[in-house]
Amino acid sequence: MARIVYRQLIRGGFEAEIMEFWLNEKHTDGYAVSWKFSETLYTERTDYQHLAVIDTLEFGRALVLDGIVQTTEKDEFIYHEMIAHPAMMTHPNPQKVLVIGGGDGGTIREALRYQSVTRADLVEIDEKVIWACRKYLPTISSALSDSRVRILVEDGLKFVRGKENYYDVILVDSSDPIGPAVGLFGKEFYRDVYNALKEDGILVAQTESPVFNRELLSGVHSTIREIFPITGTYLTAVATYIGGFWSFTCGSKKYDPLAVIPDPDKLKDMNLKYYNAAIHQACFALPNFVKDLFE
Ligand code: AG3
Repeated sequence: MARIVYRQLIRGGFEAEIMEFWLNEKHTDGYAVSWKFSETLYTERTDYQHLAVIDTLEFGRALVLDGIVQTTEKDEFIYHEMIAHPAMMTHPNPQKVLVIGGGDGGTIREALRYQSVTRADLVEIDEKVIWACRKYLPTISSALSDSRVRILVEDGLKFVRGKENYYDVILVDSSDPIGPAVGLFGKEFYRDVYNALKEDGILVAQTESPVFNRELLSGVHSTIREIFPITGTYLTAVATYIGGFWSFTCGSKKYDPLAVIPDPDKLKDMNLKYYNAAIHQACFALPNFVKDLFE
């Protein structure tokens, strides 16, 4: 789906040469978004994907994988708070957390805000993503140095296979369902995640845009509903993702996120910029066009 076009427009003049750099982020055959950027901080074709960190005019530095913006300094907090806190607040005592994907470190940073967490494993297939984010996106990746973090450069699919009854919360922070991430949207994987969770564990997976990836979202929702006794899809709006809305799907073995009122004392110390108790309840309210996907 994605194709990378880094365009360089050169306007010649007698006194100065002005160069403009644009990333053309192509989403479908009929839809692309253009980002003006001032500098390419890093670029490499890794074993898994094309990786770049660019400095954009509107959103600060951005991590770009296979031509798709994954996260930006300016709005990363929305996605990272929303992938982590609904599950972390629903679980009364999350101690062992697993993040699959999420090599930029933003998701694990949010999970580590909970003092109950004693161990946070990050399983990322592409070590170059971790390396580049540590170097160029420190505000997102800094928590990777927390002593509770164990970084495993591995395929998340293989990592969860055979794990049993170990994690309290598993957060799947994958890229789009192309290339290395495809399997992270499949039934076998969610079954393995179910088994890797303790008897009261909770899964949250990022499940893409309900506008552009309708079939995917509806498929994942019904798969998770088959596997977990409690399922809930919730929405947020990420400024730099396509289609306005962004979805996450939760599968829970015991605790119902909707029955939970987040603890104000825990929230107070976290100084979050997006998530709060009202958002926790409200994010599960779905517009009809999204509800219809789950019928
Ligand atoms: N992971 C999900 C990004 C998906 C963006 N896709 C898109 N815009 N088509 C982001 C990683 C952040 N830790």
